[in-house]
Amino acid sequence: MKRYLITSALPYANGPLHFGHLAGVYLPADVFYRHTKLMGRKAIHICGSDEHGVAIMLNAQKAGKDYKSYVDEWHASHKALFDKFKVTFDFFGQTSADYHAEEVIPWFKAIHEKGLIGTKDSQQLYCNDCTNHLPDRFVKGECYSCGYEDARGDECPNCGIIIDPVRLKKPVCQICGSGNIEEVTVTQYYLLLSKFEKEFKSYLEGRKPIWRKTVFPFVESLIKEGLHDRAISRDLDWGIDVPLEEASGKKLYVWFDAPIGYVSNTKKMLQEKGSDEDYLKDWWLNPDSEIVHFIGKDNIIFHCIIFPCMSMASGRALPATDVPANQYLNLEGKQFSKSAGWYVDAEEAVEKFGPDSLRYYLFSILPEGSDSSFTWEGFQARVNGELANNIGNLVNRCLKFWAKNWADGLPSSAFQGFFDSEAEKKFISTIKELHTLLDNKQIKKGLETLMALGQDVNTYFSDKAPWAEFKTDPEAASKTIAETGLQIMVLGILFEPFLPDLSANILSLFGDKLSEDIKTSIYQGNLSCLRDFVSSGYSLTGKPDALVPKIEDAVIATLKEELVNKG
Ligand code: B3M
Ligand code: ZN
Repeated sequence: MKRYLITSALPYANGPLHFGHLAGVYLPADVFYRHTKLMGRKAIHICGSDEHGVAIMLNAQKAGKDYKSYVDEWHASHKALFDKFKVTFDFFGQTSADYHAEEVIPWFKAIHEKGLIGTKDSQQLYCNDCTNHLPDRFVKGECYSCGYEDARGDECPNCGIIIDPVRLKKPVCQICGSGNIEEVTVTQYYLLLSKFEKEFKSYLEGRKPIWRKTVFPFVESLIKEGLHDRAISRDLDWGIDVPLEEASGKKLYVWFDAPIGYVSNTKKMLQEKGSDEDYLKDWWLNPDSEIVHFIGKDNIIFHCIIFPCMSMASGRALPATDVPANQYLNLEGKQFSKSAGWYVDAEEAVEKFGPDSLRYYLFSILPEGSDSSFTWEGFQARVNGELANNIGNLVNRCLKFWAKNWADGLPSSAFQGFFDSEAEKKFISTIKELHTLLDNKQIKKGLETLMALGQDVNTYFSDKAPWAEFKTDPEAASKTIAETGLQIMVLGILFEPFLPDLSANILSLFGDKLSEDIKTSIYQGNLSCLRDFVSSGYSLTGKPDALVPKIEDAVIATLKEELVNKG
């Protein structure tokens, strides 16, 4: 039987996560994971912090902290944020942990033994004052292409070119601020991807029918001129040692060790759970495994080219089945930027509004096919106009009426009209559609489909007008309420992957009789089990209460103002 190895990009332990990260990676992954589990399939969701690299070193130094305590703090903070947004992982590990390094070493060795890692000399900058090598962001200077003065050693934020640091004009050391910099020749280790082209291309060909239209052609364009060898070592003092005697003092480049984190974290998870499964044989090398990497588009090259090559070359993992990379989410039309103040604190927001409304809005603007934009007004409009109106109100109106007038329950006969009705047929076909969409990781459309179904239930309910029926024909009203109530319960179940809290709140009104088994059965589209469920009548166990609070204009005005003042 197929099993699902779902991964979410390991966030850098180097600063707060914003809505762009959540919408781009973690929320869609969470929906896919919850959906897969509800379908009764075996699945794990693996993530963790990415804790190496120059950007982290620089910021830790700026903060006056040692590297390990710096990354530990961000690790804890990210973990807490994911909890608040109800993003669930089976494991959330750390790449600075020993167990991770233990897994990286055999990857390096296996690839090295195959002759796919070699050394090359290259020119690098060296600071004579603080005696550090200056790779990547350790150096800044004037861009040799556009003249921008604050270009970094890895790329120019102004014109976007990949920078060769030795060509920067007026280079400045980012560790000590000195301009006393010289060019030296250093030997680095390279992943010899140019030797792996044939294998990679035949793998890629097989991905064509599966990968998104925004992903596959992009990857093809990246390799038009062939695969290039890539440096995978650095002269730094934070990272995993290159596991060769002659390489003493050299660390592995962060992007070599980070994706292996998916594998090391799987191993650690199984260990901690006391499972007797083998992380390689049963998961990463299991031909029945669907390996799905949720990432943002800036990580495509690593997940669609480099890591699959590393996996195949090392023989320690199968290459990815699918990489549903998302585009960017902006903030009111401009890129999120903490340093520029163009930024919303995700933690503050989730504390203020709870996970349901934020998740709802973010799913409704998910940047699946193209970039999209978070706006506070859009948030308010969607939550009030759609979630509160269509779902919150419906549940309130129907179930309050039920609790008030039939506190001892509704008889079985009241529910029977639902079975074999048009409404039931519509539910069954929509559930199928929802499964197909979510299986294909089309999360935004999945939610739209579900909301349209909610709209149908609303129309049915309003057309029947049970409050009017009740005055003239209480039995007819009891049927309307029972049938609508049943549909609300099914909606509540279908909402679980998207809005787990709202789903739980709705379902709590239906009491303990609604077992996990019945829930999954209904999720899977088996509505006939409802016949049994209502066979001796049914009573509610509570009254709904402010399921989806409306967002006031004044709150939004304040948030907008705060944003403008910061930015
Ligand atoms: N930390 C990049 C990022 O957060 C990186 C992902 C690693 S996944 C192996 O954008
Ligand atoms: Zn220096």
